[in-house]
Amino acid sequence: MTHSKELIKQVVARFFPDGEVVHIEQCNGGHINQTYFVDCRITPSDMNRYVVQCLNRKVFPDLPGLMDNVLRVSEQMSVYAQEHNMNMTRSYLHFMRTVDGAPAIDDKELGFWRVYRYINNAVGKLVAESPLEAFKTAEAFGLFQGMLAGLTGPRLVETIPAFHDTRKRFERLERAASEDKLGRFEGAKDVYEAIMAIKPYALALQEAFEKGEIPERVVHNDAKLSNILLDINTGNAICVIDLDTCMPGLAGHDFGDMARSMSSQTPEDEEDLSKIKINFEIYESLIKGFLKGANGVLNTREVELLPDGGIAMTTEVAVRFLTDYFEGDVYFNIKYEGQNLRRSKSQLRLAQCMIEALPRLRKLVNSAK
Ligand code: GN1
Ligand code: MG
Repeated sequence: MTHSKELIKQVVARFFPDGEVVHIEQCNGGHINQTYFVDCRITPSDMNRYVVQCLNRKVFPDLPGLMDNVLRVSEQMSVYAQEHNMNMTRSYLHFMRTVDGAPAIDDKELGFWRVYRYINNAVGKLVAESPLEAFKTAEAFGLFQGMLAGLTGPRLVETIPAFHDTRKRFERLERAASEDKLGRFEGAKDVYEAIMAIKPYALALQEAFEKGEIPERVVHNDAKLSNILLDINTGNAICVIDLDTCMPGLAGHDFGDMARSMSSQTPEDEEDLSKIKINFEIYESLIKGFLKGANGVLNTREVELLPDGGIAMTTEVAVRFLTDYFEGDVYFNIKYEGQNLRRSKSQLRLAQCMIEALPRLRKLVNSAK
């Protein structure tokens, strides 16, 4: 466990002073924050499971701003859920307050921690099993976009400035490659060159935004399959999670991350590149599900550019993994040496598959419109 049980108990006590922590386990998902599942007895007859998270200060410079976004978005989801007779305990995250009424602990020694209720009988998956699963997930992310179109008040805080500025991501990769602090460049030169070769395709979405063809929206920005909870009994998508990067962005970023995480049924760090292939039935379901969920919110150009979103997000993450590999694995959590390089290679391969398949993907979009 990254944090000691004692420390986690101290954190929980700030939220539930009378609670008794009965069980703690670490959640292995997520590349950035540290997450624990904690069973806590609040009263003798009331035992609940909570998700207790330590947020990464290095990655998120403005954590109070981040929590403001998360609470505003969750509030908007709760209003929508109520208006549409959705399940009020399972369709959005319920954040707990500390004894002082704060949404998180912000402590120099303990760190920045928040707690929300665990949703029972739900699962986040790493690989899409079927076109139907892809459809339901995409519909939920499309709906999320529709829900947030009604968000009022000031622009959300940019929790990570220039998060999906693909051009800047390339610039940082070039810098990391030329600095080559750890002498890793020679061993990854072929990957670097192949990534640089597809840059024009990866920039198409951003260029359309710069030309004013597509609008800024409030989007999730990390719309991968594992960030949707699916009901273990029905397989239905029940709740969008991980709202930390929910901020202004492009619809194509969300569709793109779904295409990245679902169109090939392989893990993000697949070693055998020959296994990485686009499942066109799944891809088609993603388009149909996303358009159904978004329910007319997207303009014609945003719809046309959905496949470009897939290429942008897949290439961008390949760029980010390789940058982190050159910089010494300081951003993404890794489970083994070389994981960031392997992730980068597999995401690059997937982006290349999408580029090869672009005419066919455009046809799928045209016939789904
Ligand atoms: C990170 O921590 P996690 O797994 O939710 C990253 C995303 C990447 C993703 C790749 C804040 O998300 O941008 O697409 O890994 N989040 C941040 O799996 O950088
Ligand atoms: Mg995330």
